[in-house]
Amino acid sequence: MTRLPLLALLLTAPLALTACADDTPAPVENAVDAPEPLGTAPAVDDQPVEPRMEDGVQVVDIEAGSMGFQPREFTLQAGVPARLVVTRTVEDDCSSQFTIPAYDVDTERLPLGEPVAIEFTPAESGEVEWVCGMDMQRGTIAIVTAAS
Ligand SMILES: [Cu+2]
Repeated sequence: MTRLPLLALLLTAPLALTACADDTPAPVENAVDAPEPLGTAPAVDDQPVEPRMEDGVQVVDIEAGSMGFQPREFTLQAGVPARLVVTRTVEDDCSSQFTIPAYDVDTERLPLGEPVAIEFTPAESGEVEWVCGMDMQRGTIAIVTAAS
C-alpha cells in the first residue's frame, strides 16, 4: 500500500523540475535512463566464480535464468568433491538442461524453481566445458590443483 504514494512522488518530481526551467527542452527521459548503463557491469559475469566450502565439499550455485546459466565460468579444485546446485528460474527451454560431457553429467530436464544438485569429483586440473542440452550455451570450468 505504501508503494503507490512513493511511485506517485517519483513520477511527479521530474515534471515539477522541468516546469521551473523555461528555456531547456525537458530531458526527462534522458535523466531517467542515464543511470542505468552506468550501473550495469557485464564484466562481472566474465569473472570465474570460486566455490564456497561446505563440509569438505566445494559448492557452486548456478541459476538458469533469463540470462542463461550464471555464472558461466567458475573454478573447482581437483580431487575435492564438488556440488553444483542448479536452479532454473525461467520457462525458457534453453536453460532446462545442464551437461558436463567430460564427467557424464546430465541433469536432463531441470524442474522450475527446484534446486538440483550435481555431484562429482573433478579428477585433474585443466579446462572442462559445460553445455546446455541444445548445445547453444556453453562455459568453462577451470579445474585447478588444490593448494597444498
Ligand atoms: Cu540451450
